[in-house]
Amino acid sequence: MRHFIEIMALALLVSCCGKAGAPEAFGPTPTPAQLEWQKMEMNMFAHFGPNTFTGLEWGLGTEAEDIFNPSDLDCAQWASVAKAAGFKGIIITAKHHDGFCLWPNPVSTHTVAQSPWKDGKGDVLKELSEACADEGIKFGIYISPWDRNDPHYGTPEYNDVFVKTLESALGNYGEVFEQWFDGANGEGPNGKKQVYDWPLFHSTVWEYQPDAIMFSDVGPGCRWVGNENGVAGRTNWSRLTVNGFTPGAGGPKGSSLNEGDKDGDCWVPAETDVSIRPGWFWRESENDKVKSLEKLLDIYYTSVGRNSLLLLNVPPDDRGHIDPVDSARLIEFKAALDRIFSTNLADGAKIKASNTRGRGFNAKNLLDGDYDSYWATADGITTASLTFQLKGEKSFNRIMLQEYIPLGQRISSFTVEALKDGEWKEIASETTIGYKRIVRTETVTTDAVRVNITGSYAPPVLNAFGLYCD
Ligand code: FUL
Repeated sequence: MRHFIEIMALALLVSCCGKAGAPEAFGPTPTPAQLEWQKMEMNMFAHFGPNTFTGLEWGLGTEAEDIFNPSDLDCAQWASVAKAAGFKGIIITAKHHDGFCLWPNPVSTHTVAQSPWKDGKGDVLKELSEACADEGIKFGIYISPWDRNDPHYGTPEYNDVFVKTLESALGNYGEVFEQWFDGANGEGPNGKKQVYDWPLFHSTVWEYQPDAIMFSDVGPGCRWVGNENGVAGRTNWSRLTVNGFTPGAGGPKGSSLNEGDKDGDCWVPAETDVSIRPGWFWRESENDKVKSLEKLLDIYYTSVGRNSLLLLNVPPDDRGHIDPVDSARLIEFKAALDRIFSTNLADGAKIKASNTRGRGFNAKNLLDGDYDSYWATADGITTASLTFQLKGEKSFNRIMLQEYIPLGQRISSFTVEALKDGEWKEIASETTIGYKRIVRTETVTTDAVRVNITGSYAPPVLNAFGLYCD
């Protein structure tokens, strides 16, 4: 008995002073596939098809198949440009609204097989999926449910044709990391609109690609950010209320798409799709309108820097190459990001937290580069401060914070202060953080920085902090 009491006393001692348990998850959380997707941060969109040859943005669906004839398709070049620019995957418009399929889709007569390209034996999805695999980047597929060519469009049969289309695109080219469903829903060749069978489309995607992230206005994998300008909300929750909404015209209101819903019941993070050119498709006349480096950096901060993934469209030209104007800009973009983010000026700082959950959740985890180690407060503590005593005086103008989203998104407001002449001066006051938040400030020179979590739905959980200078 005495032995038993001693063991119980020892157990009690260990539970009081030992490692505290991890915080409970708050609200909906990402699936493992959504978490991996979020960590990709930047992907490339490739709009390519008949419009590349006609100069239209929305093909009519009546274009002759022989219009599609790239003189030198080089998907290896797309993949190597994407990789060099820091993109982790490429999403190709396998079928845009004009209905033309970039692969020999057996349920369509409007495909590469009917075109003169490679005598009808070519397959862009095959070439691109292989090129992505060779470069070690991921392959994704955009398919427009709206189809201006298919004679079944506007009748219930079209849903079956569309399922077969999905099956052939998703079942033959290896792993597909994202299935992009365009929300545009216009009229088909018979002047009718289609009533889409979304549950059937979703179950088809899951059957063939269980880990694919499905994009639409309501997910289920990720959501449209509500504009095509590259701007996610300054407040941006990865939660969304999806009940009662459908992709496209039946989608949630613009502010929900842009900012998420703080009380949303599903994890549907934002994806920001924007083109490097004025249009989605390549046009020679727009070669001098490729976005500037400054604009691309701006977009980076308003997408990746606001808890969103960036899907940057870089449309290949009519030879089937990424235009040198675009690739040169992308390389400048990557070099600028590397220059800005290669040195974390907070490295080596001594951190004092106003509250720490216990062993294993120390604030030093914020600087260890390990995604899965984090600082957290004790249960019931939802406001806290972290003071970073920097290794000497530093000048910075970018502040980066990351919440550990496997436990949900919690923080609703925070401020950052810098110590100036012995006084704390506020340099930023913001709302959400999420997977990643980068705040741009004036250049600040100081040897101490304080982060104040002023609002959180549950004990805050942060896994990374950085100070950078551009
Ligand atoms: C929109 C489409 O209508 C555009 O053509 C483009 O594909 C863009 C990404 O999505 O809904």
